[in-house]
Amino acid sequence: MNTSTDSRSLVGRTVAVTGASRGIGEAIVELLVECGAVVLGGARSLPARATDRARFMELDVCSEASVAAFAAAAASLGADALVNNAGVGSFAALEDVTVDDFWRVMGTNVLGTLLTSRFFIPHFRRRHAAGLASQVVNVTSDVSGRTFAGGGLYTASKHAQRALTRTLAHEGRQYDLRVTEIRPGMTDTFFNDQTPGGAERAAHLRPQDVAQAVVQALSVPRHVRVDEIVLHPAVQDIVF
Ligand code: NJP
Repeated sequence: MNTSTDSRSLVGRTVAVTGASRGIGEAIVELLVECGAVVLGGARSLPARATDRARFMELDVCSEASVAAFAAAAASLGADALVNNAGVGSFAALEDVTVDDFWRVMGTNVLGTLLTSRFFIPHFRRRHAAGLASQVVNVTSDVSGRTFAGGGLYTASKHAQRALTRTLAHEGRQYDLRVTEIRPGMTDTFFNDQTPGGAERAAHLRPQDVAQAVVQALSVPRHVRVDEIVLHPAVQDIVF
């Protein structure tokens, strides 16, 4: 794949990525490695394995014990960045939203982001004490700032994830942490039990497009903070 990222070297960087088993997370891992970074990827369906510059481990972002183990592994690798990408969707009119759906979506998208933040912050604080900066990139959604019929639960979770992202940006300034929110529109992945590659999704973003935005956020010099990147397929309605 020609990623045109030669000027965005991430050599010397170590990045932890959640939701790394498929879709956007898998593309993020591939591009980070291509740009020279060492990567630790986690997801529920990822058995432990390692390649040259990528290590994978099982991770459930809804479980404190699992996130603690992931954060410990990332710290032992000297991670300087965390990409919170794990997420799930569920779409139904409000009258049809079940309590199970509520906990699955809120648990993954909101509690998951809270837990990873919580367990990585001590590591970021230690890095700061050693004079080192850190970064967090949260893959939320373009709907972290809007709503639509049938998207109440998902958009609520993404609004909440945006609030956590922004709170971390405020708090992280004390320990030299820069936080970026990546807000993709429709992307051709396995999201919401879809199968990628269908003709009806040909105009959607590719997972690699979102990965490029992550690399962009991680590549800026230390004096630059990228607060937010919004990207849409060109065919998607303009909503501003
Ligand atoms: O979805 P998919 P995407 N603990 O289903 C993992 C956002 N987004 O790549 O655990 C740990 O292909 C799951 O792995 P596994 C979206 O909200 C997307 O599109 O093994 N990991 C898999 O690796 C999400 O935040 C679109 O099942 C967990 C990954 O998450 C992000 O993009 C539009 C987990 C999901 O891969 C990536 O989603 C938009 C857990 N508990 C925002 N639960 C879009 N695709 O259109 C799930 O606006 N995962």
